[in-house]
Amino acid sequence: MNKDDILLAIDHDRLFLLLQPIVTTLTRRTVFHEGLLRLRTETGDVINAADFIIDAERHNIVRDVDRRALQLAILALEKHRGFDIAVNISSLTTADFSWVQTLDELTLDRRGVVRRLIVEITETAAIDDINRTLSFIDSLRELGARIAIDDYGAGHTNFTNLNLFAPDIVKIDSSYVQKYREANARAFVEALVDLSQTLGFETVAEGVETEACAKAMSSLGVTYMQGYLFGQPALPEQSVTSQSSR
Ligand code: G
Ligand code: MN
Repeated sequence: MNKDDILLAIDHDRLFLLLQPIVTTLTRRTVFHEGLLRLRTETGDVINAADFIIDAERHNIVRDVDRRALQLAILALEKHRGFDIAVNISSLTTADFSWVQTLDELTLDRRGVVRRLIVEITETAAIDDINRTLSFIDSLRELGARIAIDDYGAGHTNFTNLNLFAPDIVKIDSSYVQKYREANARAFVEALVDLSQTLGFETVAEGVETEACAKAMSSLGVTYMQGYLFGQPALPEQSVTSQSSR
């Protein structure tokens, strides 16, 4: 996608968030949602974040995209008071303190909103420059936001770094979750859950698609689950309705 198409989409309000529920393992009640960014093209096609973030990074405008995603998340948090939202940021944004400043500015008179915001940082981005990530995390915490390490296990998994980041939540990469039948993958999840419990982090199993997988995650002691079994990414209005009709 070219630079102007992305910038125009931001200006013309064609970026939007879909929300996917994250449920507790014990009761399967929705506790928060992950906001997944989409771009609607001029001709009405919908493009996933994964398919235009790469271009945004290449054109050096990922800041603009991530700032817009943050605005959208805050708008959704204000409109739908019943739930918390996790927002994703690109690896480049973990070096962008103006993103934190934007959060600060957008929520000056309503700090309660920030306490309902979770910022998802991928493990790969987080270990790129550890000290930088640590100060980024610190400044988010100061404002009251929570931190999740995303796709844990997909990158250069390192328990020492995890301990340093001390996130509120660790999201276990779907590649491990979906291989729950294999002893090796189960052992990884088990070790991670064990460590997380000791260190006081909550865990999310990503990509749970079947009841058998959900049961396995439950018996391994994972705190929360996310995946098609519990809900597809959907417009906020639909997420709210499906939640209240439960
Ligand atoms: O990197 P991150 O974990 O933020 O990516 C989330 C992506 O995973 C989204 O694009 C979302 O649509 C997708 N996703 C969510 N639930 C499932 C699932 O149960 N199975 C699969 N294959 N993908 C999922
Ligand atoms: Mn994520």
